[in-house]
Amino acid sequence: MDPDWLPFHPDPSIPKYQAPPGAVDAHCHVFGPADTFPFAAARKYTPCDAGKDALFALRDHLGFDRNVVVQATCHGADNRALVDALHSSEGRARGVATVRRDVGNDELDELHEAGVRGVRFNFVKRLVDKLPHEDLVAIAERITDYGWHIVIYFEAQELDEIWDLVTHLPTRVVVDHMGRPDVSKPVEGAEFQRFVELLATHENFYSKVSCPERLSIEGPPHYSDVVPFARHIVERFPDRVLWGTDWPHPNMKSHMPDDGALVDVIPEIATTDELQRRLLVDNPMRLYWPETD
Ligand code: 0GY
Repeated sequence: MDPDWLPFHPDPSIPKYQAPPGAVDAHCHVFGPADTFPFAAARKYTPCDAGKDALFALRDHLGFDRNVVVQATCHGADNRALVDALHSSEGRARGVATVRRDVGNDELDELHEAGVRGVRFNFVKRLVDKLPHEDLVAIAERITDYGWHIVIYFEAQELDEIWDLVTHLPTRVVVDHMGRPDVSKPVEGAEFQRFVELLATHENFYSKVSCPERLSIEGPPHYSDVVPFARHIVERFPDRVLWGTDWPHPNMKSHMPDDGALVDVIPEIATTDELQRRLLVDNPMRLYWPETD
């Protein structure tokens, strides 16, 4: 593991907030264990091991029912750790994979069978080498037959650069962590409102209102400076928001969050039972466990 790597919290608190039955942690990862599932040669960081058993224990500890495991860049397009976690989950985890444009149909079939329902396009330069846009378009075409969607990760200042590409994708599109706003700027300011416009003008777009720990300048435990951004999105687009822990919190440098405290932020951003049910149950179920499955 990298010398400055912060391992996940060893003893998170039990949240005061009780999630509704069927709640989904719609953004989390598994790392390794490296001796079984080695990290990719081209990775940009080397994390601690954070395997499926620890993830499922956290799910139960936090009072959640299901996980959506998102392929992390340290595993590249080798989805074996993800698939293994899905197979071990007794149907309680679904996945978002990373694939290359030349991925075989056999592999896509296998991923679907395991429970993958999306692919991730990562535009964050510190995490991945840039992929040509035509590769992403080709991947998007390959996965539409499976009914999958595309998860995109970018930072606020990159939105204009990728706007044309992502708004022409033929699937539902889920944006990680609200497009990573700079929370020192106002919610009503031009930068965040550009992201709001993306959602307002494209009904196929969803947003994860996750990662206060990554976006906050104020820090734990309340992450109050992030709350108005997330609440704005939840209230304006209640049927198109998802929430996740982001466990095991890759590349956190300022601090390692207490996952229980992160759960306690939920009622601040989704302030009614109805909003919480949509955020934690209805919306993720529509994307990851559709009735047509
Ligand atoms: C996240 C955020 C990060 C890392 C990854 O796949 C990844 O490596 O997503 C990050 O470093 O910001 O969503 O887990």
